[in-house]
Order: sequence, then C-alpha cells, then structure tokens
Amino acid sequence: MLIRKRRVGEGDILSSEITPYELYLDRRRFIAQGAAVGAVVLPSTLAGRVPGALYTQQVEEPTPYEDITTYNNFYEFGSQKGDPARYSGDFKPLPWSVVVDGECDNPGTLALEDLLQGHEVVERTYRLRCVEAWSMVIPWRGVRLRDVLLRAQPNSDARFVEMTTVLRPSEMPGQRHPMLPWPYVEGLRMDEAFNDLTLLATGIYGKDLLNQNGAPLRLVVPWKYGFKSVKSIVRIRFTREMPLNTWQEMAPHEYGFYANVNPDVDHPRWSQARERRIGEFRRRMTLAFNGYAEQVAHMYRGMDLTRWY
Ligand SMILES: Nc1nc2c(c(=O)[nH]1)N[C@H]1C(S)=C(S)[C@@H](COP(=O)(O)O)O[C@H]1N2
Ligand SMILES: [Mo]
Repeated sequence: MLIRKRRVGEGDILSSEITPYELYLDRRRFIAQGAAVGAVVLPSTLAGRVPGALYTQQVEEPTPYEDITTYNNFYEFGSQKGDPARYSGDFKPLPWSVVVDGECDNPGTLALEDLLQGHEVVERTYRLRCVEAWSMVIPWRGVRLRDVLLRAQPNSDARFVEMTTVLRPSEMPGQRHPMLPWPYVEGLRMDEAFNDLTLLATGIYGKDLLNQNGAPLRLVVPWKYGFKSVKSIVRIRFTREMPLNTWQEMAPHEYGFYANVNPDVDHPRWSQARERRIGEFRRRMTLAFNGYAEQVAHMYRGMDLTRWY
C-alpha cells in the first residue's frame, strides 16, 4: 500500500530543520555573545505538540554571500535582480554623511563615523522577506536604530521617522529614469523604530556592505517586507505625520505604510502565504511578522491589519 506523505510546507517541520542538540547549544553560546536571535518559528499545527525546548531556536542556514550580493532589489541601479551588482561600481559610499533633523532637540549633519560612534555593534542573522514572495537569511552587522535616534533627542511631536536614500543620478543609473519617484523614502512609527530588532546595518557576513546591498548604511526591519529596509540613507527625519513611503506613493492599493509580513493578507496580484527561500526549490510557509511575532506583535494589538497593510 502506498502511504501518502504530506507535502513539505503544509504544516510539517522538516527533520533537517529541527535543531540538533549540539548545534542548539552552540547556537545558545552564539546568542549569549549578542548574535542572531530568530523568533520561534513553528507552523501553528505543530504548536502544542512539540516540546518547548525543541523550537525555542530553529537554526536556519544563512543564504550564501554570493546570493545575498547578486540577487538584489535596488532600483537606483536598475530593476533586474542582477542590475545592482552589475551597475553599482561607480557608486562612492565614502565619505558619507547623514542629516538628522525634524522634530528633535539635537539635529545635525553627521559624518558616518560620528553617527555610529559609541554605539554597540551588533551582529544578527535575520530572515528578509521580499513582498515578491522570496526570502533570504542574512547575517547583518550594524547598530540599533534606537541608539542613533536617542542621541538626536526626539521631542514629543516626533511620532514617525522618515529615512531617505541618496539622490545621485550620476552614480546611480536607475535614477536617470523616472522608474520610481526619487529619492526613495521609507518610514517607521516611533515604537517600530525603537524596537530592539530594528537595525541600521553597515555590514553583512562581517564585511562592510557592498554597494548593491545599500552601502554604507541601510535600514533592517526583519518583520516587515523588504521594501521597508531603505538603502544608502542620507537623511533621518522625525515627523509628526506618517511619511509617504515610495512604494505606497507608487501603488497605494498594493503597498501600505506598515508592510508587516502577513501570510493572511495577500497582495492584490499574488498570494503572500508562501515564499521561496533563495537557493531552495520547494516553497516555505510565510510566517506572521516573518517569524518575529513574539518581539513585535504587541505593537499592533487592536489594529486591523487588513486595513493597515
Ligand atoms: N533605496 C532603495 N532601497 C531599497 C530598495 C530600492 O529599490 N531602493 N529595494 C527594497 C526591497 S524591495 C528589498 S526586498 C530590499 C532588498 O535588500 P537586499 O538587496 O540587500 O537583499 O531592499 C529594499 N531597499
Ligand atoms: Mo522587496
């Protein structure tokens, strides 16, 4: 008799995904040193059937550096995945400075070194889930956005933070065409910006960011679709009003401000229930808040996430 196996991704956890105990201990040591912390990742059908310790950490293999640096979305260098690696060679990420302004008591223009100076450097491996339904696992290096924002002393009118990519058409061939309204803008609500997961990244795999990944400084908000993670930031502005982010401006029915990863709210033109991890063939289930619900879901309690997509 043929026993029908259930398909992977339909509520099953692959045995290869269950952390071997020794690896788990290694991982714990790694985490104790301030490294990667992924949230609990468990299909809801398994919840309650697996002993807690088994799924408190699920090791995920970081995506190869080669893939992270050649499969990119950075429309300033072109709209094809290979364009940013191919056409970002003329971009000069150094020297770099960032304007910090808006609703704060200590605004200024800071050289990159001064912006980062004195803040704890953290290394964290996060899943990145693109709204196009592919994902990667990226070992970031950076600082907490919160630390940088605190130094600017936001005032009580600061409810949002807007971040803007550099406008430099001479070095960014994509900006010579009105593909998007340049410069690229993104934003976070203040509590999102202050969440411990939120980073300003300066490196990947311990190396400085390459141009295609947003050198020298880019945002990382792992529970949101990748487009929130604005690259090559030159301005951080505190605002009273919700910023109009570039993709919302482009297509407000398809992209909102919050852009939390949500397998239950489909994009108007495709499902968000699953994703293809770069390097894998079978698709995985997409997790609520990209698997970081434990750290971030509380910020959205009481909000209708079908309205605030
Ligand atoms: N300035 C700018 N930032 C951007 C983008 C962009 O086109 N321009 N693309 C976004 C999208 S859609 C994704 S998925 C991530 C991709 O980051 P990565 O190429 O480092 O994986 O960058 C985001 N940040
Ligand atoms: Mo994306």
